[in-house]
Amino acid sequence: MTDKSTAIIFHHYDISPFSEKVRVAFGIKGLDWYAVEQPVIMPKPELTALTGGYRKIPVMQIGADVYCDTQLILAELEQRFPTPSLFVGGDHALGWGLGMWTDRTLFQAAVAIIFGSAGDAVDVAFKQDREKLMGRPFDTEQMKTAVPVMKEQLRAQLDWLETQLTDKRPYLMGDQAGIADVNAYYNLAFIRWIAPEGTQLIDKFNEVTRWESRIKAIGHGQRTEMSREEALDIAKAATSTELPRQDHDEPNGLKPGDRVTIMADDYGRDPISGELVSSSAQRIAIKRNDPRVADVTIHFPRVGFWVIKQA
Ligand SMILES: N[C@@H](CCC(=O)N[C@@H](CS)C(=O)NCC(=O)O)C(=O)O
Repeated sequence: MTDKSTAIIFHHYDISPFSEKVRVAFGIKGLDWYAVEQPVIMPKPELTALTGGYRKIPVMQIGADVYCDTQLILAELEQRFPTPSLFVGGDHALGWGLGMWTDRTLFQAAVAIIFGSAGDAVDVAFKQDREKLMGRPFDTEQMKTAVPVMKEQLRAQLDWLETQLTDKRPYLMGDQAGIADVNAYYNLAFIRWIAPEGTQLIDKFNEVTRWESRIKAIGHGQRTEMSREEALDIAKAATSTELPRQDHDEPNGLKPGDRVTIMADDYGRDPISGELVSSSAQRIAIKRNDPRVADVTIHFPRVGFWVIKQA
């Protein structure tokens, strides 16, 4: 592989479903990337040194630029590597909206079935970690009770996919795989990795099953392992390429230089503070300094994240 200071460095773990969304996007675009293995539970000292406290997985790093959340990671990939596009079959932007379905409603059904059927086998440290992440008890008894209802929810959503594929199109939006496919696929992969009860449900949908095989065959691009320490050294030696940019239509008048705090609006709401570098309707970037990585710029999507100006 070429210059590591401009390469894709992907912080993930293998059984992370959201990471699978991006790994398939790497496959669609035929990209080379470095894989940095992060822990499944806190603490994640190397990750949070880079992100200023954001703990979720995955995170993409290119030099001293750090991209949080799969929505923004896909947007950055599309910008840097436009061909082949993730927007196929007449889709110019609705794939983003579709992510709100797959990452929330569909994901919640998958999670409920997975932990409702495997809950007793989950170790205590994981449960305690996820209680902190979600801000509520990790109640396996309650999850078990929810499984029948959630199976109905999952089946109804699988039926949407099956109906979309009934005309024998290879991918959800037509002849090429795109954002709709990566968004929907990772949830099914997650179920197959862990929950036999959910797998049986998916197997009833013939077109969906064939579509999953096609997505699997796309692969993940070219992956090379990298250590966490090396990734941090690369961030420290690099300089962010993000330029200050003011968004004159910003509803709250935010501008470069403002001190802001950013947090997810759903779970894992750890606040990340820094100095605003650039913002637009879809993205916001802040600058931070950490002794381990020096100056880094951290990028977030606007949808799904709150931005609060510090007094
Ligand atoms: N909205 C986020 C969701 C990411 C997410 O929830 N990731 C899971 C792993 S797949 C996570 O971070 N779980 C807690 C952890 O790994 O510490 C995204 O699209 O990236």
